[in-house]
Amino acid sequence: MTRIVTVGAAQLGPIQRSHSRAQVVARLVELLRQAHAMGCDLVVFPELALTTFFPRWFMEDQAAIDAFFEREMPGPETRPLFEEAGRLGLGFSIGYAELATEEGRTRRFNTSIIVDKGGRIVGKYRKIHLPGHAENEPWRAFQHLEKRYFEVGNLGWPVWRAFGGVMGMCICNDRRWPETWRVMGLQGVEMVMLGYNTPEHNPPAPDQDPLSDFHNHLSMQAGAYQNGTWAVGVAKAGLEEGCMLIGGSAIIAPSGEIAAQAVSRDDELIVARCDLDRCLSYKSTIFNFARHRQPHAYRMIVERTGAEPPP
Ligand code: CDT
Repeated sequence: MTRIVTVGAAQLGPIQRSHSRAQVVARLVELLRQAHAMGCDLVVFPELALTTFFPRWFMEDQAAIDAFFEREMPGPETRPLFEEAGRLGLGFSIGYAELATEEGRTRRFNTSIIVDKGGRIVGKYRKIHLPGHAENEPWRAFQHLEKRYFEVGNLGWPVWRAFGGVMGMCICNDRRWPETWRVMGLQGVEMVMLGYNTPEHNPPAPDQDPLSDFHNHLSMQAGAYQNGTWAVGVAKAGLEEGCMLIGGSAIIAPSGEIAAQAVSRDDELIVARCDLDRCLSYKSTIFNFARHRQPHAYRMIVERTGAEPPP
């Protein structure tokens, strides 16, 4: 039995603040239809795919902030997406701002889910590496207030058996951290789905701006190769509320090679036929973890957070 998952990476162009959920969902549905025509099993949408990337603004009015969050999934505005995917027999993964009531209080997370071909949510992940800052920093051309609007995810990096393989998720900044990939690699992950909103300009480190696309692919290709997994990285791209977001959505093989890559900064579907058994060559040889890993030498990774150079 072959284990082919035909996956579509559904890059989105910009979503402006004035765009309604209904307008955005109509764009997602159009991408689903294209994916169906291309024979996809599964479609991956970006991080926070239902609204503009609101952490670029400092806001104090909680009602205005909560307008960017989903209280239920699917809710009235997102149900058409689930219905169309179900009708087409497509699974999907999508990121959104989640407002949950847990432990007797309101909690907010930067979340993504996996939905199977039957419209059931089979996996949920809450972003762990929240970049940026928590306080107003008006000197920036735009802000990155994820640390203000979201809690650190509390679900770890689980993986799920779905689509005939072992599936995992991470979100945007997570892709830059090898720990993210290795935790899923240690659970045998075969496909990591991830969405991102990455500004081309990073106000605290403008020297890195010309390398934004390089660092995006470097991180995802390394994560895929070093764990022998497919990776599907999907951008929200283009000029959004005056802030340019990189594109470069890519489907990456367990070899680390890019199998498909977006060429625009607009809504664009790219597709690859992913043979999950191609993971085995890497997982059973150079990255045979059981044979080659030396966890006793890695203790510092979990015991220390910040770097401590010698005196
Ligand atoms: N959305 C997200 O996580 N973006 C970050 C921007 C980093 S600069 C603060 C990223 O890692 O792409």
